[in-house]
Amino acid sequence: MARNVIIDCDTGLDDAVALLLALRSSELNVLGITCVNGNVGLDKVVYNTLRVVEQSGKQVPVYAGATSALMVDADENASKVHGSDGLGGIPLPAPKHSVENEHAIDFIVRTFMEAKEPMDWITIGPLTNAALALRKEPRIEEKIRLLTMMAGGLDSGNTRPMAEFNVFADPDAARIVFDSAMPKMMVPLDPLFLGGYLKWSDQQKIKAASDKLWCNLAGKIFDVTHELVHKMGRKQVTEEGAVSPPDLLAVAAAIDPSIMEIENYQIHVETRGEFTRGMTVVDRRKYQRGEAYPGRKEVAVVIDADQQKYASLVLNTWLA
Ligand SMILES: [Ca+2]
Repeated sequence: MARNVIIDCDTGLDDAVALLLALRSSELNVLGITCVNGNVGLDKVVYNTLRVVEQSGKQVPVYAGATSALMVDADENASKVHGSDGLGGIPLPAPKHSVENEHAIDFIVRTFMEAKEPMDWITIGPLTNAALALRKEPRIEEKIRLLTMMAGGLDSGNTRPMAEFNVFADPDAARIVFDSAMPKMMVPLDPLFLGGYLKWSDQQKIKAASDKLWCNLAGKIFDVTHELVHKMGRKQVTEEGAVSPPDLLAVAAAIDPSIMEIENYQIHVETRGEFTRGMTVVDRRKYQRGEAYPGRKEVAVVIDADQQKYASLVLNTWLA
């Protein structure tokens, strides 16, 4: 039986492929997609999400959420990585459907509170909507089987040396979510530099199936990702020609955590550091882990992915 899930996103390039994976997966039943300010402004995120959903061959309602961070907006978005429109300028038809009238926070609270069984929640953008939903109705925590987040880094960040974009963009919101007691799985940047990537040959198999709308779009996203990475002069960390969309790995982890290597840690979010604002502080002490914060729930952290199994999951889902 497919698991019911809500996905919260800030649709840039990697959100787009992540949404296509979730929507095509027989393991997940996506009840709605909520949009948050992040990679680009909320209006663009909503527009991108509507257009991407229509390329999935599925119809799922899309909701607009927070227009800014809770306290202080980060002084930059991620348009360097995703292009000024958030989707690398890839031409896509205008959406036939429009955004729902209900606010994303109301949709999230209503859906979780009405759920008969605990549900899944996936966030692949800044955690503003998630934090607002928790503040509006704290009882949703009891309705969540597992929250899977693309967030943070163990060894390093991306937007800043120690801060990953989703946490950097709204550290106060991230802190509210990380401080909550619901079961959580964090997909940080680290596995993207290990097995969490798709080989050039994997991408070619997807591009060869371009008669499927979602494979066609995913292929274009991989192409434009290569162009943008090249333009930024970024170093290839994994093998030549590989792509490692962070949000795609997060959705794959939500679908099948058994193909991931997972370790459990207490995690705190730095909201005011001089150089570390937005850092996920992971307690990896060898001899006294957790001692200072007894009772604080540990977060399941994906530290690596089995590359072959990850690629098979994506290929099997999209080519089915
Ligand atoms: Ca994202």
